[in-house]
Amino acid sequence: MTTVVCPGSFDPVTLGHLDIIRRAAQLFDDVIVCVVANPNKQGTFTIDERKAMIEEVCAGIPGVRVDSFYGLLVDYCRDQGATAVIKGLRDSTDYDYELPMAHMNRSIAGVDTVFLPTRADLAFVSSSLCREVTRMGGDVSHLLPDPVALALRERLG
Ligand code: COD
Repeated sequence: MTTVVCPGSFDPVTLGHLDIIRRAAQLFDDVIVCVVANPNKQGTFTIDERKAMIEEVCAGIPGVRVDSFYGLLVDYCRDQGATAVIKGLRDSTDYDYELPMAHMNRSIAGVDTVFLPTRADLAFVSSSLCREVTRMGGDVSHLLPDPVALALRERLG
């Protein structure tokens, strides 16, 4: 069994994230979607709310479980017996941000990173832009799973 971790803030989970999670589940037996807590950032949704939304939208995907964690990602990977981290790559900005983390995680703990290129039509989607557009009265419901779109409108719209 190969266990991998899909980490992120997921504030909230978008269709871009969901596409990466689905594709990871086709490649690996055991995929842990891990909401990584950042104690310096309040967030729009609590960690438990983010987890619950991911659990709801991933319920039908075999081999996917959801968890949360605060600390070094490689410590979490070791505790879970995970051999790799899965990241979605949207563009060269993601690449520049992600590559040093991938090298660091491999250097300090031997944990590798697998990059999956984003689905082309979702390459512009980010949680932060979805929050901003919703806060200002715009509609991003076609970029989010239905329950997430509803929750975001209720929280910020
Ligand atoms: N399509 C495809 N992929 C996407 C999309 C999209 N539309 N949007 C985002 N993604 C990808 C991102 O590129 C990322 O790989 C992942 O989905 C999660 O995205 P976010 O924005 O929810 O989460 P981030 O980027 O804020 O998460 C960063 C982490 C929390 C994973 C990172 O900071 C971390 O590992 N922190 C733990 C502390 C640690 O170990 N630090 C040392 C690192 S060397």
